[in-house]
Amino acid sequence: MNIIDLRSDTVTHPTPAMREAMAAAEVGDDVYGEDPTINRLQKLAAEKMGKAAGLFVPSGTMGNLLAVMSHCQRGDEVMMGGMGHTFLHEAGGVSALGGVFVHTIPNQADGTLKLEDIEGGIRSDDIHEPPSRLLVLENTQNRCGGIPLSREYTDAAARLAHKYGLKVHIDGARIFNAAAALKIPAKDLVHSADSVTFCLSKGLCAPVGSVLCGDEEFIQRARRLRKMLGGGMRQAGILAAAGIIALEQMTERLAEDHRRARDLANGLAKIQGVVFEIGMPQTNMVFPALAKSVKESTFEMEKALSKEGIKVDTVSGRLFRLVTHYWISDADVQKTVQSFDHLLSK
Ligand code: TLP
Repeated sequence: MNIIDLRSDTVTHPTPAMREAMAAAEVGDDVYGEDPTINRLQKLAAEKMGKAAGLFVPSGTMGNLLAVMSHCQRGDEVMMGGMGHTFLHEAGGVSALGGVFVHTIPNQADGTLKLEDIEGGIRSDDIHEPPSRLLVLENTQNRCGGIPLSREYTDAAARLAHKYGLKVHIDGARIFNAAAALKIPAKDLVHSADSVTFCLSKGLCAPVGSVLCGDEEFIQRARRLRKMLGGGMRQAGILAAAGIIALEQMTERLAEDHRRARDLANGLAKIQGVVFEIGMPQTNMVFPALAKSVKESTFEMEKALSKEGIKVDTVSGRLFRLVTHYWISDADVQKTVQSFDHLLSK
């Protein structure tokens, strides 16, 4: 059976061009800084982000952790959205490993953090309080619907943070999706931030890896911390080779995934029992909810759908997340809509 895996874009397999590049990759020991393919990827990534330097890391989670640990000392405070991935889904690493205190700000329906809330949350010099050191924004904002944050918003938030001496990090796991949706270069969405992590292994299809970008001094600190965390890799040029293909060949086509996400949402919206409480998709994430009239939970439907070869993500008993990506075709979108229709009209 052909499996339609909509749980995430993290499930993407490498493309044939990636496998070829991986097999042919020139490699060296990256802890000595001698892997030519990793060096090429880091240079290319930094250029794409408009930053001075890049560091290849095994995951988005490690990229964000290194950013927080490189910007902050133990006892400092980082501000981030309460719906942010770094708060919700990174195992509390910034506190457990970095000793950094997390201050959450509510995400608005459009994914942003209100500037007043950020300003109101910044600590004073009072010795009872942890020093506010860093603001983390997420683009696209996953749990708010995969919404892209505009350049104008990011610039305004960064201006505010910088005015109070805070650094700004962007969790840009899907920054190229944001760039495709807003039709502007990714570097314009991160130019006012001090650092950014973006992922090669989500919609861009590389099997492993993310790149953390920032200025030279920041990346040097992150490189040392990466070693401390056990993330110093050796002949990982095999992986970086796929990352280069991701950057060179896969960013331009993301608009296609967004179009399929819209088609999927439009198809599902016509089905009685499906509602879109958190809005229609703007990128590759679709968040259909079950109306109150529906007796089944998403968990029951997830089981029934998997029998038909369709894998979905359940956020709660009423809310699904479906993510389109390179390996999801128009026919897969149609079959998914039909299966939802069939199950809900029983
Ligand atoms: N997100 C995954 C899950 O962890 C939820 C997904 O399926 O969406 N930042 C953002 C915004 C992310 O969505 C993710 C992964 C990460 C960071 C972490 O990346 P990895 O999985 O490479 O550590």
